[in-house]
Amino acid sequence: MTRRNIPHAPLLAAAAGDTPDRTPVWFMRQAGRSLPEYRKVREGISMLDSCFMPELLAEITMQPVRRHGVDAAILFSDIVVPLRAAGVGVEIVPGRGPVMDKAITTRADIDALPILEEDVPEVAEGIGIILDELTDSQALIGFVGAPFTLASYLVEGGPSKNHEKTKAMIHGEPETWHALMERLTPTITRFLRLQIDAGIDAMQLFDSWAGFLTERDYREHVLPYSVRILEEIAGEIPRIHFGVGTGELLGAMSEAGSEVMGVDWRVPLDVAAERIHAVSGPKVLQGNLDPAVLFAGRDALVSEVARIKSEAVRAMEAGHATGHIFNLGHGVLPNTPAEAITEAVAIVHGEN
Ligand code: 1CP
Repeated sequence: MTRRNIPHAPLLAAAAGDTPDRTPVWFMRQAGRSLPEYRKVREGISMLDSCFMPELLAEITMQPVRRHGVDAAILFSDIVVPLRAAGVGVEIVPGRGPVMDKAITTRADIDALPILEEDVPEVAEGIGIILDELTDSQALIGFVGAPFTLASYLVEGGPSKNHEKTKAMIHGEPETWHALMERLTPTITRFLRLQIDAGIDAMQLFDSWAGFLTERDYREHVLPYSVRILEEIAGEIPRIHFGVGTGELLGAMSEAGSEVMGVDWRVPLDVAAERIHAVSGPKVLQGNLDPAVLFAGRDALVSEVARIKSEAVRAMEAGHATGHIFNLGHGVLPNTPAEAITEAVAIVHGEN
């Protein structure tokens, strides 16, 4: 396919360091449980099955775009979809998250871990349907999980509070850990490649749980693999890199090479920009409204959005950042009132 040429789409203009017509905004986890129309179409269909149904995944991807007027769609998928596509036994348990049939504990488990070598036509077809429906001012963001965050689900066997098994492998059996990262990286790259070939306009690398690591461990055990994934697609589409609780890692994470750095809500954007700039020079910022503020009512929303926008302006005026894409500091919380999301988008756009 030939990629859409839509440089004036606000999100792509901002990601390129140009001045968009308005501050672009999208929300991580904008599709999903906050929307009644999502709960309706997903009825009786498992989360992971829905990610392999082209019409359905396209419909779910478009729901928040239609309802909220955000500047980007994010592909409805999950970080474990490439594992499922490769043949790994994984389910998403409602209310919990991805759970593996069998946790990875030994070198033999790693050697037996399937690698994604095939296309995933259902996902490519879904992307085609989405692109037909989006306007030229709306970007489609694809995504993959970073090797560390994906590995943490494999090693822990499911969601984890403290990531102790993962850290035990990193420190107790570093060679085994590196073998796992080596084994996972091609599957992630492959899944990203097929999304690009299908026409996504930008991508986000989710290293959601990297913030559990020290900078030293991050640099030695995680960063080289994220570098490899982002390098693979350098110059093709804008790359966004994000993790939760990564205030202390922003400098190190910026070395992975993305154009845009996602910032969680704990660090003001101007402070984040200083940390990024000191290591990698100015980049575009994405973030960083606390998702809980969507429960706090209109006045709080107006003042928090204004604060975040002014912190971004301060970062740009200081020469520490080249643009701002508005987002939450992490995903939409499950019980968020859908109306608050629509309201937040209007406030960011200055339409309130
Ligand atoms: O049945 C359901 O509705 C299950 C809830 C759900 C949804 C809607 C899960 C289970 N995944 C998803 C979709 C999803 N996953 C998206 C959708 C696109 C959008 O943003 O609208 C995205 C981007 C993801 C990526 C993802 N999955 C991440 C990275 C983003 C993040 O929030 O940090 C992670 C860590 C996962 C794992 C996962 N999948 C699902 C859950 C509940 C979790 C987290 C579990 C945990 O806390 O460890």
